[in-house]
Amino acid sequence: MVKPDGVQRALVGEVISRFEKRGLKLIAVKIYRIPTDIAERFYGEHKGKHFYDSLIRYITSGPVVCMVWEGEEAVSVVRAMMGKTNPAEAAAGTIRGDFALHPGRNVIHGSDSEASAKREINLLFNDYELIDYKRIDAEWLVE
Ligand code: D4T
Repeated sequence: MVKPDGVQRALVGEVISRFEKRGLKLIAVKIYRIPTDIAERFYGEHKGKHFYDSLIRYITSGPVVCMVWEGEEAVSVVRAMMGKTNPAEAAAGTIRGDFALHPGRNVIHGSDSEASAKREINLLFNDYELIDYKRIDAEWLVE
């Protein structure tokens, strides 16, 4: 998910382009203004933490771009391409390492496991929004 700062800073195309070129397949995408109740469910595991209220305010402060990417080891590949949660510690060449400075404005969210990916996709998408197709370069991406 490109977070509100990423949308406002016109980084949506850059993020999509990086994942596309890596070989991941985009199977769902939409711009979405997350309602507060969905944001609270989305970040439920952080309830009670010192950054929770500002996190909810941030993620609901403007539209986000939600995406579902499919591919070999997609969760760990995307997490590595995002960089560390605190952008000040994120390696150069990662999205956060190249485009962010502060954990409260870190441009992108990515699911941290297959289980959380399923939960988050269910919160943000309807089944009919996930599209099954084959990329024309599929044979050139996977042996
Ligand atoms: P998200 O969930 O946004 O992809 O971030 P991460 O998976 O990389 O990190 P997280 O769940 O630990 O944190 C969720 C979210 O909270 C913000 N945050 C986090 C913050 O503002 N201050 C903090 O101290 C921490 C730990 C950033 C990401």
